[in-house]
Amino acid sequence: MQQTLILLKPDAVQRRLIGEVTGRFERKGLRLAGLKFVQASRSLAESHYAVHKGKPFYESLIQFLTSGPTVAMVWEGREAVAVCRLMMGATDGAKSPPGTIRGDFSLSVQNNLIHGSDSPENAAAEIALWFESKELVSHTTTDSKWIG
Ligand code: D4T
Repeated sequence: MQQTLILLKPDAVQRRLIGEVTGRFERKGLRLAGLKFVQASRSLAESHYAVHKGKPFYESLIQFLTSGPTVAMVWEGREAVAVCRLMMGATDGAKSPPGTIRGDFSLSVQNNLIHGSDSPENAAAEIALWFESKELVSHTTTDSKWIG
């Protein structure tokens, strides 16, 4: 079963959108495999956004991700990486279609509420960065036979 890392970034927490966003993933049929409330350290934020090091927005991005607590989650299901990216919408909330998380709740590029892994390979690396393997819970749900 494919897994993906989802972060509800500090703006989502401050704006009390944890339940709204988490509910969407639940209702889609994805299954929660890990969940924690984390104050990201600078070192964790730098590792997470290492690919952006050197870009003009990098320092501001690190400041943002460390500015308050983040909800880190692992969701799993069929095509979980692509499904979550579709549900999130485009990076820029202002250009993200209504019905997506960013399209419904964000007008910003940086304050775009949510991170989702962009490939299964990156998902595996990001999950290992945010979670210890013992923090992930393998289980099935009683409705699994009704969900693809
Ligand atoms: P993440 O990685 O957070 O899921 O977002 P995206 O996959 O949608 O977007 P990204 O990797 O291109 O950018 C990562 C992160 O940086 C912020 N950002 C991006 C920013 O503050 N200014 C910018 O110009 C860009 C391109 C937003 C998301």
